[in-house]
Amino acid sequence: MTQLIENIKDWRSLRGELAKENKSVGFVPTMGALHEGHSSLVRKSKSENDVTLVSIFVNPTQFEDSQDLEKYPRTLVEDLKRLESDGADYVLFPRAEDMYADKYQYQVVENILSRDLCGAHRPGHFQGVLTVVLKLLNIAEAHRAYFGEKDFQQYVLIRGMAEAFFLKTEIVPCPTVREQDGLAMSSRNTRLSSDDRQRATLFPELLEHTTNPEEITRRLIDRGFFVDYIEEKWGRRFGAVRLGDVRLIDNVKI
Ligand code: PAJ
Repeated sequence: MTQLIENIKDWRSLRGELAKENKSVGFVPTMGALHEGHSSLVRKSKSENDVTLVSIFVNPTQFEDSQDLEKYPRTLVEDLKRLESDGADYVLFPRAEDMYADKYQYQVVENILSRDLCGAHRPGHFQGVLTVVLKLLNIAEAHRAYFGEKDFQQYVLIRGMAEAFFLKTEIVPCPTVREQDGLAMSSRNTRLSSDDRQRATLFPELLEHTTNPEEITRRLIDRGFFVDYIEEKWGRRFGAVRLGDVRLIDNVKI
């Protein structure tokens, strides 16, 4: 049975009990609207730890656009069913008032990587991500925390933060899970029109098989994509595009 926890204090006292029993804890932070990508993180955590905690918190500080925050899919009932069948032990739903009792007065700022790639197009985004992840990691007190390579820049920034601040939790990367047609699974995919959903498969296809970023950009624009960037870095090819008002990101090894 997955146990629901709405109060941070309740988790902290439970965490104390688990420590007494010498249980290892794995942690999967999410914003809900869960899919197979999230489930793969939960399963990895389960295979490596005695107990798995998942958090669901749609973090307001990482949305630079209030419309995007409002439209973010919320599918609580389905999420709980999925977590139950994945075998998650605890789900934490912290309240925004508790997470941001300081009214976001304290923030984690990274000055170099967070301005690149997605950061160049989403000012303040990674500040919000790093701040909430630091809070969540301190609350969870997990041995390991699991992050998807789909959001590779996010993973690199979190790994760097954990090192910089001597956090005790090990940051574990997990491979990107894709739909059968190659599109990286994302909570935002459900917001694509059926036309755009079909067209979206071109994005991973070109990232994987076309070696020249300018060529990829040109071909995407030809097919009606708005391209934020296609760039190579860290031995990977990264891309961010928009179809209508839905933003998609992806990256592949090169
Ligand atoms: P969210 O988008 O819900 O993603 C939660 C975790 O699932 C992240 O580590 C993300 O990289 C991973 N994930 C999402 N889609 C995936 C896929 N197709 N394959 C593998 N992993 C995937 O990322 C966030 O939430 C937030 O920024 C968060 C870290 C929770 C901070 O608010």
